[in-house]
Amino acid sequence: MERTLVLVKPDGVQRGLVGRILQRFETKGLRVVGLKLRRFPEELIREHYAMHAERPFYASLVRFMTSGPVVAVALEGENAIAVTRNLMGATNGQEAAPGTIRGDFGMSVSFNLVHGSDGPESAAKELKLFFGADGDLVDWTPTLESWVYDQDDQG
Ligand code: DAT
Ligand code: MG
Repeated sequence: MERTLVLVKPDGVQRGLVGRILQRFETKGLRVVGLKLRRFPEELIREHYAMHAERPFYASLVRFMTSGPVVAVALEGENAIAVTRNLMGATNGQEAAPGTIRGDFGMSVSFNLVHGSDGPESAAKELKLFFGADGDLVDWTPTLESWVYDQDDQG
């Protein structure tokens, strides 16, 4: 089992898409183990996107991400990081495949609705940033788990 961080960005919240976006992950079989809506502090957002600090879009990205409420979601599942990224689609909504969140709901590269951690190290760092301080992730096992994962699956 792996955990990853998803953010529903301010455009997703403002457009009333939080429920539909969360539903994509839930119905896929990923388990929500953390959930919070906040207007996150600029310092936290700067740290979250620190790897992009030198990029020309960094300032506007930070402005956008602090412009309104964001929903932070911690998801758990087998290969949760890659599965989540695949459900999100390519960064630019105009290029994202139909059926993905960005492909179905967006037309922009910056207003692209969702963030998802891109690897185990960023997932650990980002989960700590958004949930670590409160220690508020929840360990639980859905009762339908045995119908999501087949214990006889090979590798
Ligand atoms: P992703 O969110 O798909 O992991 P990324 O890590 O390359 O994409 O970039 C982080 C965010 O920065 C992205 O979700 C939207 C914004 N961004 C990326 N490229 C951009 C560009 N060329 N112009 C404006 N914003 C951009
Ligand atoms: Mg990224």
